Amino acid sequence: MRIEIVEGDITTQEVDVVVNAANSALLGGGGVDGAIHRRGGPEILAECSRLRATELPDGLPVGDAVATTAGRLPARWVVHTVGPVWSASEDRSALLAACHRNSLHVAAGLGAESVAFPAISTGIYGWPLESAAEIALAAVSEPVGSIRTVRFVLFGDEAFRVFSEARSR
Ligand code: AR6
Repeated sequence: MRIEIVEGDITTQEVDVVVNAANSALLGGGGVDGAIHRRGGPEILAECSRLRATELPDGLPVGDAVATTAGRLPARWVVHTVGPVWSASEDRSALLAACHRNSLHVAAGLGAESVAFPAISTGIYGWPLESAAEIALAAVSEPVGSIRTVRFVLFGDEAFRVFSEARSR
């Protein structure tokens, strides 16, 4: 798999799948989640609501991933995943890695070839960027099905620098 690291807004990416750093309720929020729903339009929320009414009555567990339409985004699908909230006293790295791997598996199940990730958990959920970059890059190092390209889309030059440095280590 080719790993790309770019600075930008994930909602403008022309890829098969955009990964959303959602919350368990799947009904929208701030940060990248808010941006995806705003730009993607109400079709995404409508599908999330249907999922909550059917197969996910208790919401999406942390570390899991589920797909919906991408609505009006240039992507074909949004894969929603729920990152762990950062904890200084408990190691939740396996859950952050699982978000990435499960998102890739859901994307591959759709036949996707390109997937864009934000820096999951590094905003409202407080995960330190250096650690998140290391975990995210390690989690996408193994090939998964049809996926050929994984693009990390970092918001701001600090996140871009940290991910770029983590990759060169
Ligand atoms: N494109 C790319 N990255 C972005 C964008 C964007 N348009 N907007 C923000 N980021 P966050 P979390 C970056 O807070 O920490 C929501 O309310 C941002 O700078 O979006 O996983 C959900 O509903 C940061 O580096 O996600 C959950 O409740 C990264 O995306 C909660 O926030 C992730 O920040 C999830 O928190």
